[in-house]
Amino acid sequence: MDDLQQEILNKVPLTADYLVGFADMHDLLKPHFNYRYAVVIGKKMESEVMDSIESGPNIAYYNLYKNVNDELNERVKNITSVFVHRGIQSQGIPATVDDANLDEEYLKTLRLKYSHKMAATRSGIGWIGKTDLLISHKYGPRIRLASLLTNYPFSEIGVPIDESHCGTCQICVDQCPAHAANGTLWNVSIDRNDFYDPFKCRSMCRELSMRIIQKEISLCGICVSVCPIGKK
Ligand code: B12
Repeated sequence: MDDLQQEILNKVPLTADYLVGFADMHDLLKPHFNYRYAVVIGKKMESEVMDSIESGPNIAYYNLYKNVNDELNERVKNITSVFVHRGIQSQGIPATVDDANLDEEYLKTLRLKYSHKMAATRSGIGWIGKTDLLISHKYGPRIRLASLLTNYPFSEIGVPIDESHCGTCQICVDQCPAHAANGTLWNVSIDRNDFYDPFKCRSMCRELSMRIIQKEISLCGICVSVCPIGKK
């Protein structure tokens, strides 16, 4: 591991349930980003809160979601400052985008130009599950993600994961209140929309958030909560 990688790790308290991956994205970020490498950070979501949302979002989950986003965005800022200090170009990608900054194209496709989950599979942190979540080896889907892009060639890069490790497990598919997934196992050549319907998922997330916590937001988390990987 080179000393820039070590300095990045020093900015992220790994003891406090963080994961860090280094990914070679090759041409995957083109044409929107002129970068080749991604640093992806995962922050584990508190177990007690995640266990409490098996049947829908609650205020504790809403607060945790906001706090973890803020924490991740702060870490990305700290890591960006390491690059600035060394005169190396980089671009931070926050955990989430405010609804006000989402455009027409997004509402038609529910796709952003950058996927944290793709960087996470490229870094070897995990694979994509049957309801399109990133399933980390260590904490299952109970993590939120943020990233930083650069052309700095890190000396140690993660080994990409190209296939699902979910096997015959169907729990998230069966428990999804939107019936958004059809049970197909993911691999890198399958498009998201062929195994999971983001529109069904989003409309159920919004309905549950409005009904249970009276917030106009796309929160649900049932698929995250029920996954056996990452549960204590
Ligand atoms: C748009 C969006 C949504 C939409 C659409 C969701 C979707 N799955 O696409 C809606 C509003 C429905 C939604 C809902 C939720 N979301 Co959301 N969402 C996003 C957002 C902002 C962009 C995702 C996007 O553009 N997807 C486009 C598709 C094409 O990419 P993808 O699904 O990310 O991943 C595909 C590719 O990357 C591909 N892939 C992976 N590796 C590789 C490698 C190669 C070589 C190739 C070719 C492809 C490939 O595999 C995936 C499937 O095709 C991300 C943040 C971000 N910028 O990444 C959060 C994010 C995906 N959401 C997240 C979460 C937690 C949720 C919710 C649980 C809500 C909640 N907090 O309660 C639900 C659950 C949804 C679910 N089961 O997937 C987390 C996921 C964490 C995790 N462990 O997986 C993210 C990463 C936010 C974060 N900062 O952590 N979300």
